[in-house]
Amino acid sequence: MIEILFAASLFQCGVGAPQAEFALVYQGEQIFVNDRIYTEETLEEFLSNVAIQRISNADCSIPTPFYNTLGYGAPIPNLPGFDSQTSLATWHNSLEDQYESLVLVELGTSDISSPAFDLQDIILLVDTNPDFEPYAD
Ligand SMILES: [Ca+2]
Repeated sequence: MIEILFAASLFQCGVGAPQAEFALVYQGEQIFVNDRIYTEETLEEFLSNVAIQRISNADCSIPTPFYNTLGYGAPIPNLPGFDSQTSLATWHNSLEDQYESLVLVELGTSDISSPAFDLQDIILLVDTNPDFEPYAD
């Protein structure tokens, strides 16, 4: 079993725009920031079966999500956050959760040279050995 925490979402439709909200849709359920998902799937299977749903304040067109998965201890990309958003590196420095992988989702652009490419539009933490049993038996 793996545990996936929808840890953060930092996205807005342009400079000065309000923060947009997203949910993940997995097995018909909406999953919001701070929600945890438990699955017997592999991370790759989970990512192929999850959809990203806009909830509010994101009227801009959004390209196909770009996923980047980093293992624990991998260098964190040093990218400024778009329009004064918290950068991925700053967010990561404040992280206390244990995880084995970090899934970084870019929703704003597929252009890696764009200032919108900040890899923290959605952040998932993956724990491959969760110490919490979601279902009593
Ligand atoms: Ca962002």
